[in-house]
Amino acid sequence: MTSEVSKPSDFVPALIVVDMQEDFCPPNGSLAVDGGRDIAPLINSLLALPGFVLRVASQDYHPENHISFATNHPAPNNIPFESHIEMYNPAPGKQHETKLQRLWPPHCIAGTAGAEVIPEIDTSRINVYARKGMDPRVEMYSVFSDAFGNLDPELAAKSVNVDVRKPLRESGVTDVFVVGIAGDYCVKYTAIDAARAGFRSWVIADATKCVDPGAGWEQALREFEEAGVKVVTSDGPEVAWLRA
Ligand code: VGL
Ligand code: ZN
Repeated sequence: MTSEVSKPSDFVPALIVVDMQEDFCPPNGSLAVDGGRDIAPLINSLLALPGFVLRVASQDYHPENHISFATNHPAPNNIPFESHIEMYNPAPGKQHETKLQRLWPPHCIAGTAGAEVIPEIDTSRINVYARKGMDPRVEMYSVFSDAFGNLDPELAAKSVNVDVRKPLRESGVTDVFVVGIAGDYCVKYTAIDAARAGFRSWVIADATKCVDPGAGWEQALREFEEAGVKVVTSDGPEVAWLRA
């Protein structure tokens, strides 16, 4: 059975292009995601759609001493992709809160070539750049908040250079479409937080690539369902709403 989706009567869409950066792309990225560079043409065609009122690009942008880098932790529990460490909430009064943090190879270090948006992306279309993950004490996958969901502006300002809610609201955005890298990390958490922030949230599945395309994407699909994030494809009716 197919269910006909119809365009919402209030439909003011924005596109968030997540972390299309050198370090996440083959052949040279330190945290290269298979096929990462291959989705650039599709993302460019999405960026060119006339329907979007705002086009945002996020950049993972870490200091050298970032907590997620395996190299910043002692052996033996410092194996990139495998080890997990305990991470503490940096918010004053909440330091007892902890989360398990997966360790990564150093990547997207502020000011380095690895942190650059890949040249295949048509950045002339981007209205807002958001650099995130700048607080060394905490992971920030979502462009909207760190791993603990901290929203206090003073603390958030240490992690990210722009509160993306602000330009989205100023443009009257109702719907956020999310694409980029990685489907099971920064795309996932950005799309879920967009839904939590009150936007209809859509992930365009063929315009994302995952660190763990099997289990990671399966898990993401479950979390999308729970958060009310809808997963669509670029040839579907929802993306067609953006063509007019
Ligand atoms: C990301 C792992 C570490 C992402 C960022 O962009 O999905 N993944 N930092
Ligand atoms: Zn990162």
